[in-house]
Amino acid sequence: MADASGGDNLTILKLGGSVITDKDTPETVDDDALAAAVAAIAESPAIDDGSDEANLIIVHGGGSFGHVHASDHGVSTTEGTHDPAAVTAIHGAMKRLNSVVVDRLQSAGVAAVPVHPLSAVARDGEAAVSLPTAAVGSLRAEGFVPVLHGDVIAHAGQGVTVISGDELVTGLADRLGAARVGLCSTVPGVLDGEGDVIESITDFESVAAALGDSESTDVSGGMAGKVEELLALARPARIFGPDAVGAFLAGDAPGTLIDGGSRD
Ligand code: IP8
Repeated sequence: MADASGGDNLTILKLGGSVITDKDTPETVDDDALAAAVAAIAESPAIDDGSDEANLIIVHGGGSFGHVHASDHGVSTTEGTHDPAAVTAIHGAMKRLNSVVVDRLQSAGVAAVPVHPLSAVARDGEAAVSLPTAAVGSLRAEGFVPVLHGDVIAHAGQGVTVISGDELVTGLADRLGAARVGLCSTVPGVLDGEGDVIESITDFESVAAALGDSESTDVSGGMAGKVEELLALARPARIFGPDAVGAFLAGDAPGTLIDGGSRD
């Protein structure tokens, strides 16, 4: 079964940090997993659809790069810091991971370019995110595939806090009107208490008990955080496993559908 498309052909794909890094060994890329994801992206119709505009935006998470440094400095999506050394440690690690992802995509023929949220995104005193989209939109229009990443961003009254890749995905999807939104996780979807993939989730309460804590260092809330974030999105999204990146980009509907039902 294929997902229905919106007016725009834009797909936003998040590669989970736990997928593309060895999340338990600091600053270590999972080469095989990243290579598989890059190959699936490079071969997908989202890359080669005949249009001059790029119809794909990629966001990746922190894995053993950002989360380890964020945790060392006590920084999360809600706990901030004013320590500039913490900012450069966390942001620097994310830039190193981003440059590996961008390099591998370019080597596979994808017109990937880096976009670093610290330079443009901020939270106000109520933690609402301001996410300008001019650069990302113009890069797409010029045929580039923007590759963003979870990061630290200015947060009024708190210094900097972490912005997760999931928040960037939903922020971009809302503002740019993405037709399809997919989060590639280490598991084949959101799992119920028996370990089976839940087909669809429309409210948080019905799955809260099944969503445990992340086993590795994760300052952004693990699977529960992802589900909550996607339920608030004004369009349906999917969470699926690493083997399903190609299927998702080809228009299939793998994993778990998250649809909170809120619409523009
Ligand atoms: O892995 C977090 O992004 P996520 C990024 O998408 C940092 O939650 C800096 C920890």
